Amino acid sequence: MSEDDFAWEIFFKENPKPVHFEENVALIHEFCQHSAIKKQRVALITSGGTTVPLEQNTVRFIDNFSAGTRGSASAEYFLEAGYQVIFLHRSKSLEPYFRHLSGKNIFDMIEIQPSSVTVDQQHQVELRKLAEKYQLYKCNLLMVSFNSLSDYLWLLQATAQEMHILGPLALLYLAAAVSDFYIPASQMPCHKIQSSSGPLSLSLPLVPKMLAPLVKIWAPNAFIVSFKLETNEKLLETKSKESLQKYHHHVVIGNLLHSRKVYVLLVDRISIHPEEIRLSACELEEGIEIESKIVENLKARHDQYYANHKTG
Ligand code: 9Z3
Repeated sequence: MSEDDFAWEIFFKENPKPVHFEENVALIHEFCQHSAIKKQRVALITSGGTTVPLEQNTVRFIDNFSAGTRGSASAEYFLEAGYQVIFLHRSKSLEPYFRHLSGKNIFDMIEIQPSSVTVDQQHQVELRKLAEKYQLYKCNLLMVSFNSLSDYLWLLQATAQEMHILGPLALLYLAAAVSDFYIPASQMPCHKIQSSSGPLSLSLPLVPKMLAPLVKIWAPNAFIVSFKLETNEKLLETKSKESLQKYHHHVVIGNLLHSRKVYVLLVDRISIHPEEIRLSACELEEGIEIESKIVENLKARHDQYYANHKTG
């Protein structure tokens, strides 16, 4: 055993739990228990970027890029595929169903009548469709939010542990953009860093690799999918394969920052060559989202995994 094997435990000892942690865990507990009794599949979807605060009273922070599109779109497709969904997302990033209204002004969609407010003709169809889907699936969706890296990791650990009861019915889809670097709570100044002290030099320790305890200890029977984000095309396949070899989970989905909406590759333990999902220009024009194909692909893999678990 190396020192690294315990680094994650030290992280949780040194960094305090987020606010409302117990209340959130109670909700997650109830959601998982209920699903386990009914033998329903549950997908944990993580979404959005984590912040790394520079001060305890946070004025400044470092952020990881993610709008939350991947996670929120995937959540909708998992719900439609029959999953219960725990949506662990960065506060104020895109959310399932509401994402379609992002950038639109709700006040421009309504008409004020003498005694009521209605949706204008132009937006009737779109809003009705969205509202119907939301009403249909909202009971199957549990939303939990985070801001900082530390909040995210506390909630990830707790959710994975609560999902233990689901065994192979659980699927983890780790799309959140998680910082590799952080400032431990003990090294973070309490108050705003003053510019009068001169230029700021930062040295950020590495975040312990949480995929290791996640796969081995917290959710050992779950079907686990992680994402690998790169900007250099040449590194994508090797980095995705390395991640799978290191953590022994089930699928790594590699994507490049600039083509992530049209192209991903899926690396698993069995196939020598990764599977690719690519949207054609026609599909893009039709409004097809790559997440619909990713979720369809993963659902089939999860079906197989579940069937193998039952027989094996
Ligand atoms: C991803 O790669 C996601 O697909 C994106 C989605 C963040 C690119 P958007 O929300 O973007 O649609 O705007 N997520 C994983 C990022 C990550 O932090 N992965 C770690 C890494 O690459 C490994 S777990 O090292």
